[in-house]
Amino acid sequence: MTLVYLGLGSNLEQPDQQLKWAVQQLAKQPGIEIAALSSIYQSRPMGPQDQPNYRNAVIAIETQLEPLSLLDVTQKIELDSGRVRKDERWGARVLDIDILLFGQQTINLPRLEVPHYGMKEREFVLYPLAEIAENLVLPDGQSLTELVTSVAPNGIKIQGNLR
Ligand code: 5RY
Ligand code: CA
Ligand code: CA
Ligand code: CA
Repeated sequence: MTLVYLGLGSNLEQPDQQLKWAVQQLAKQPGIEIAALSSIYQSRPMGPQDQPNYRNAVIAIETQLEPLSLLDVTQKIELDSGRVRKDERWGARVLDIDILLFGQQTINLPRLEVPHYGMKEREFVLYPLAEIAENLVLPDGQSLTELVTSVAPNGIKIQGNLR
């Protein structure tokens, strides 16, 4: 079993409901158990600014799946949510599920980079992650506490919970 952290994000079609739905879909997968849920956070869009504010959360799961099998599962859930690819890079989306950390593994495959390439600079990942994984250390030895104190909150606030 591997402890995996997933980042959840949505800024379309009732974002809170999308995040809760994603947790339900993950919970019912064979080989996946929910281990921890952060609060739901409201955050300002990073990247393109001409889109609604986001809701973000981080969850921990225990899984027997291999990384690419887990990626297949999360991508299927994204598609089932009604997510559609738009022309604009980094535009608004119904549901985004990112594999942030997969145990202490470092993965560099065409389909999957772990730790997630952007997580160290993103308040909407680091703050919810710190809520459920206080003493976490990344595979490169950097502590989550170090990262959280180096990234400005940028207006992020707790908005609700995933239950
Ligand atoms: C930067 C560029 C692109 C950061 C930067 C992206 C989310 C990024 C988001 C999300 C919030 C995106 C990827 N510099 N903003 N922007 N939450 N995803 N708040 O989940 F994240 S697009
Ligand atoms: Ca399950
Ligand atoms: Ca993302
Ligand atoms: Ca993604």
